[in-house]
Amino acid sequence: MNSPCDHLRIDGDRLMRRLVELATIGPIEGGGSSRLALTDEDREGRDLVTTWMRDLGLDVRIDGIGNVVATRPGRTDGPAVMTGSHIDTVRSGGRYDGNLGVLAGLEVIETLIDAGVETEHPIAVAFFTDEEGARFPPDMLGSLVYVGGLGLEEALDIEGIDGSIVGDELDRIGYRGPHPCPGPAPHAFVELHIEQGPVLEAGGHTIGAVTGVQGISWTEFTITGQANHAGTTPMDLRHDAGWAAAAIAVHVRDMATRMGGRQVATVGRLDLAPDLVNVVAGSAVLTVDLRNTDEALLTEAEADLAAFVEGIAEAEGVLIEARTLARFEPVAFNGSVVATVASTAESLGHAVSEMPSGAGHDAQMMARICPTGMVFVPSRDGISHNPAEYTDPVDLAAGVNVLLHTLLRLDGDALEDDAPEEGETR
Ligand code: HGY
Ligand code: MN
Ligand code: MN
Repeated sequence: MNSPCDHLRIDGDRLMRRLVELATIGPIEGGGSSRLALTDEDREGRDLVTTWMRDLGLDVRIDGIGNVVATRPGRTDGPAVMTGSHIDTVRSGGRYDGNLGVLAGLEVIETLIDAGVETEHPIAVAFFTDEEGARFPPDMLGSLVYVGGLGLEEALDIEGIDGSIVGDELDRIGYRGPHPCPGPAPHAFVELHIEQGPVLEAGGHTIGAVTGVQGISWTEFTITGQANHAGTTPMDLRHDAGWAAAAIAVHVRDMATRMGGRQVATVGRLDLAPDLVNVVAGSAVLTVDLRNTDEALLTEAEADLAAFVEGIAEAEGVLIEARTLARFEPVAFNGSVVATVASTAESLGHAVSEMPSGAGHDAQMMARICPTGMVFVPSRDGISHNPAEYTDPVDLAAGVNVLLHTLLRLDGDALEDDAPEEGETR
């Protein structure tokens, strides 16, 4: 790499100490965390991380949707070289999803401070609000507002799965900040994240140079049938919302299997009412998560699902209402940033593989406003959104060192912003 900073390496033990400490907030069995967005646990995590940011002397800014950006000055003012991710989790969260990317940014900045290295651009680390979208859909809500993809007022009005409202919860936890949304476009953005899948481990690669993020389609179906007696109601007289919901769940699984390729489909939420053993379900609510790297195929899957739902509603005599919770097209990351991640990983001696991301990330939103890329590290057995989520500390440190040197290289680069293609990832 031939720079005076080539020798710089992060402090892996310090990184692990922070990961372990953050994981103790909202602890769940198996060593993971449950910090749904804007809950008390999320507030506690925010308080801890912003304390670490302030302890490093960073300029900490909180915007109207609760995104937090902490900046260390560079030789020049203007757009920062930025990294970051999220610290909200799903209910069954592991300790690395999102948290790694935020604490990696802190570790990179502390390494630069310790070494007395001044960067050309300011360098910033952020955590974005409600990346998971599990309590308040859509996912990547905070970064979507940061890049101007959703108006702040509209975002503040979003109702959660528990009936709470984003703006109220932001006020309640004290994180509705004064800084404006959309936020300033960085010089470049790179996010470090665990892969959350089996690809790197299976291929024996330590680093993923992420080429983009696949398309995401979330739909909530509300089914209204007729509650009735489980024993006395003949099968041909039923309007069974539970059966209709189950039929949709089976259909999307069969559809994804039939389509093959990268098509995936998930029914993650399924609630029946009155939820009793001897009552035909009068109503049901379920969610369908469809994803594909190819926009045309994702659209085809959505159309197939809509047609099936219409048929089931007709056949069972139930009303089925659909509500879109999230819809993002596939995103391709900036070619020169992807190449910088890959070449930096190789120059540090790591086996690297270029690959798309199966999971959504804040980087897919930042790609709308600046040259963006991601660094992946392997997930053991490909497990994530599960307390068993694990990445070897050696791989964690490797990822943070790749992030450090990628950010330093981008700091010196005059980057071309090849605006991401709408549609397929690379
Ligand atoms: O849903 C996702 O892919 C991410 O975990 N928000
Ligand atoms: Mn994540
Ligand atoms: Mn996640």
